Amino acid sequence: MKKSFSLILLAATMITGCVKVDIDDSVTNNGSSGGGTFGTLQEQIIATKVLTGNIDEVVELPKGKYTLKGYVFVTDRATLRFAAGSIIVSDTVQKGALIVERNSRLFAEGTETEPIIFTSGKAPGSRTPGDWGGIVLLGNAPTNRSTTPIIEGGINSQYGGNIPTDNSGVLKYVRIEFAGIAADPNSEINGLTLGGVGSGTTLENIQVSYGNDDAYEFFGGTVNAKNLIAFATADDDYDFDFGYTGRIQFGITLRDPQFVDGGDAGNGIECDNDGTGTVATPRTRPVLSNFTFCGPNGAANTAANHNFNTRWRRSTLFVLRNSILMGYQKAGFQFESDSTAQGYIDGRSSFRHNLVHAVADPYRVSSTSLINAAAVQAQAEGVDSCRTFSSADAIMLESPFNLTAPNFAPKAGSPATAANAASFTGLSNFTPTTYVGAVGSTNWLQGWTSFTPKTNVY
Ligand SMILES: [Ca+2]
Ligand SMILES: [Ca+2]
Ligand SMILES: [Ca+2]
Ligand SMILES: [Ca+2]
Repeated sequence: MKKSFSLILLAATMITGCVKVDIDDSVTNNGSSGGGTFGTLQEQIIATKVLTGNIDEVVELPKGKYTLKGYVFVTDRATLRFAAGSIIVSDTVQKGALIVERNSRLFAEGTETEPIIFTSGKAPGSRTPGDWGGIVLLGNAPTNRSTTPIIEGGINSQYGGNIPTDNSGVLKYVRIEFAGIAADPNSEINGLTLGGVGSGTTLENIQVSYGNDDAYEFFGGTVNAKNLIAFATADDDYDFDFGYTGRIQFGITLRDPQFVDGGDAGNGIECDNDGTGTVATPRTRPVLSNFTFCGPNGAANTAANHNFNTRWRRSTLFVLRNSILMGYQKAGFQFESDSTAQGYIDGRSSFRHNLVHAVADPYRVSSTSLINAAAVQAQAEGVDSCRTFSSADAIMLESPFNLTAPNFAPKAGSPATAANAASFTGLSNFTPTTYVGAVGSTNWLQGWTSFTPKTNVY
């Protein structure tokens, strides 16, 4: 009886076409009435242009300008999708952050001409690092913690698991600017935080600028990435910890000499197995190729906390190939601790086919007596096809230290394009290049990046 009545009612409403009725007689409130309430979260956000609280259902937003108000959690297996060309600003009072919890996904797929920009809600000229939190992706891929960890930054969400191929969504042609709010004392949020993020996730063409902590921090996980830029980072450009084992190809750093973390040393790469240097497994072992690192290069008024280009420490393993290290203040290739040194001596870690310059020490070793800096330099130059330079100019890139319009391409005759400068022997799942560094003859930064986020009009 009930069903046939419903079918009659449904047939009647199809004729009049004004009330939506489903098969079990319930009337769906589609937002056209109901005293100001909205039918779905998606409709509510499209109407108000504000994201706040929990996103716990599918929300797909058309191109537009939206405001993040406070900590926003994508949770309960929900997905949140932004369209190309969207701009997401933080509320200036209730500072925003976007946290994508395990089993939920973020889709932010911009294009070369229409990137998706996450930035400060303040006016041009008044934006500062830490105007908002940042983007935090949390997944189910392994970490080396024995109990399920909680992500830092006052967020209190768990991450990690046993699914290496886990998928947290897509970030493509995305800029993240002025992130890094200090949630608790000494616990800032990174521009892009990746906790246990799996290899099913896509991270391509991302620029993090003026972050008040690290630009990118990876806590465990297996996610791969390509075409990443860290511009004017306060702390570390790339920070790896807790068993990260992914691959990254094409990475750039450009540091602002006058801006650095006041409380912690800012390194190009800071890489630990864990905070106390245990050999918990999986061991942290990023596999990196085609990076161009540009430090302050001894510019006038360089702030004191600009530190090492690569700081491998606390029992980490690593692979860094086909890269340009230049202009970091205190050291280039630097490592510390016995177990970090042992991994390098054993060949589980490698540093090959790199061009190396630093303002102070191109090679530096501390907290171990297993090997010294002179032996590391001899290994790098004599066995591992690295070259060492006494000035960054000698590496001959176009204008790598220009803070508003840098060009990382090699000049004609640069050692970055010398015969056999690059080698991909033994590296799998990388795109072979004939050059070392992040940029060859095609400038992949064109169109979607910006080095003037302080004054851009959004
Ligand atoms: Ca951090
Ligand atoms: Ca850090
Ligand atoms: Ca760290
Ligand atoms: Ca640091």
